[in-house]
Amino acid sequence: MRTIYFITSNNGKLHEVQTRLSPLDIDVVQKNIGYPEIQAKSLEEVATYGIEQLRYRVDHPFILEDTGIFIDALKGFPGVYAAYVYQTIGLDGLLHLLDGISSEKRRAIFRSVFGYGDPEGSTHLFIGECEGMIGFEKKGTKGFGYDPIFIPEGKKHTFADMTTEEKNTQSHRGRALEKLISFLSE
Ligand code: ITT
Repeated sequence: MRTIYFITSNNGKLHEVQTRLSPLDIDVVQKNIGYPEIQAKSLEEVATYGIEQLRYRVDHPFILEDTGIFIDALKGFPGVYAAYVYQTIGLDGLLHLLDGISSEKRRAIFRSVFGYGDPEGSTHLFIGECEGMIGFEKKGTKGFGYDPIFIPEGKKHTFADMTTEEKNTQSHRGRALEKLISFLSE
């Protein structure tokens, strides 16, 4: 059994990653120790800066993950500010901003960037995307964050209507995770 630390405060992310990695005999240990998330235009910059800050504090290989959701009708908002928007106006506020916007213009993309770092100085990024749309109302009780309002392309249900395994097969995080798995098995 191999162990990797996951530097996150988000138990929903942790659960998704553990669900995918534990059958591969990889023990994902949560470290909720915080790290500076700089105000940057891209998730990649946020992840890279986080790794550099953590490398000196964590004496074991670790991962972190940054997610953004980019909504067409809002010119990419909330993008990298997804956590702030979730905590402030929340899903109801976001749905309100989209009042009167038709389904074609509710297109959105979730992006996930995993960063891998280790005390020896390696940094690797793994990126995954999931296209879909923002629904007209909250639906479903599973998952976390924006899951009740995000419907992946080709599906009728939100992420919050899916099991963790099902979400992992098509989500931004699930896709980035597959790349991380290939790297870990090299
Ligand atoms: P960390 O400690 O790992 O940074 P966080 O919750 O701050 O956790 P992010 O900044 O990456 O994570 O997430 C931005 C927001 O997007 C935040 O409100 C999350 O709840 C939400 N989010 C992230 N991944 C999601 C997913 O798969 N489905 C729905 N919402 C998600």
